[in-house]
Amino acid sequence: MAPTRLPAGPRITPSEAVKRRARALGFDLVGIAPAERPAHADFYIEWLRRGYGGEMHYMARPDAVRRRLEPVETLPGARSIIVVALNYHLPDDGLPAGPERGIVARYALGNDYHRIFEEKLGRLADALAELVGHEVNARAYVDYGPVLERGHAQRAGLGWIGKNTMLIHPRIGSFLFLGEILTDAALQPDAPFLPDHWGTCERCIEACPTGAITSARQLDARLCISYLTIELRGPIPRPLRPLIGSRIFGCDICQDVCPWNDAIPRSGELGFTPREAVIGPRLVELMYLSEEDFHHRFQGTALTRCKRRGLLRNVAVAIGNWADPSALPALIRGLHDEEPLVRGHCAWALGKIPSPAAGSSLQERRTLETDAWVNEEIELALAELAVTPT
Ligand code: B12
Ligand code: SF4
Repeated sequence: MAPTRLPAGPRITPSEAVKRRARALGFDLVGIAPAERPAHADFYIEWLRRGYGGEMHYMARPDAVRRRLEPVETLPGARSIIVVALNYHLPDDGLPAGPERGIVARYALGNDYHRIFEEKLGRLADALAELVGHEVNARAYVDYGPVLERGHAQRAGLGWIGKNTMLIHPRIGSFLFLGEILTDAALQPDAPFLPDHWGTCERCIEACPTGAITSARQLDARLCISYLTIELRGPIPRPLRPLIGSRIFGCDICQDVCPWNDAIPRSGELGFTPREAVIGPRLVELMYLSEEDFHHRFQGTALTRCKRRGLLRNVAVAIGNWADPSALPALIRGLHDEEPLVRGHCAWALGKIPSPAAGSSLQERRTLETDAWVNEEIELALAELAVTPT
């Protein structure tokens, strides 16, 4: 009997093949945008012009601006941008909390997402030639690349931009990481995500403790707790310190209050499982971390970005806001830290805990201190203690 010939199945397009592979790799969302100047590029120029980027000078360098505006400047001949998103939301009920503990933003609780993303994106990029059927040039980026990620994600149909400036997907919400592959392969672009789910809700604008969301989709990074605790290298401006509460790395407030995040699925990525060392760390304990302890404890997490001195600066601010006398020994230790940044913020925090021990330790340090800025912090703290009855 002659063999029966099975009807050929419908051939999938290269774009569909790429999307299927992205989903198989575990990405929650994938879409394709044309490698064109983002529609809201002028918004970015205006953001820079207003100085909203603060000290993130890498975003304002002429070559970096050119590459963000024109993807072909990064990859000559670029025709498509494959945009992927990974949900990192894990319910945080039951995690240790309390005023004596620091709050770390959800995105940083597990393994460093850059590494997780790079591994998955690398595998997608390596498979690209096979998926589209010819040789291709491709470059993968996540976060620090010269790519306006949210603009391209909206163009690729992944979601809309909320008033808190987050890319929001109607089912998955905004606790998403984005990543891209720029390629010269001609893939079929998706429709941009529409409509723009705006409405009258302004919960994020109202909830932001520092007023960083100056109006819908306008975020002054210089005021954002995420910038202040992660990106800023120097001292945190004094008027902003009391507004930070116990946030020691990043901030989720404008996402936590967003109604689109009310009933979202949990992340399927095991690498985002919160690490013991990062969830609700005791503030006092962190103040005793040596450089070596810091690396041992936080290696492989996003917290290494702000380095030990940045984290201890944030911890000092959180202790000052907690203002509990039980933290005095830790602050006094920090007042003698090798890093002026840590000493100055510990001085500030001591000024928030009226007590003889705070006053005498500040006075003692004053006799030894050689750094002008730390001395200024000590004087201000002593003045604050003088007017605060013990
Ligand atoms: C610099 C930066 C920051 C800065 C400034 C943030 C900001 N809102 O600009 C600081 C340090 C404050 C920050 C904080 C956070 N960040 Co950040 N950050 C970046 C980075 C590196 C660049 C962003 C940028 O270019 N900002 C400048 C402004 C002008 O650009 P934009 O926000 O992308 O805005 C675009 C659109 O909004 C668009 N636009 C404006 N109006 C309109 C209107 C319409 C209709 C449309 C379609 C578009 C549009 O114009 C812009 C240009 O395309 C990106 C990675 C990247 N390469 O893009 C991550 C990124 C934006 N951050 C991310 C995250 C997770 C965070 C935090 C949640 C971390 C935390 N928990 O602490 C917070 C959230 C704070 C907040 N509400 O934005 C994710 C966001 C994912 C998402 N769902 O949107 C990104 C994409 C990193 C990643 N790869 O996943 N971040
Ligand atoms: S992350 Fe926090 S500080 Fe930054 S805009 Fe959102 S609520 Fe404000």
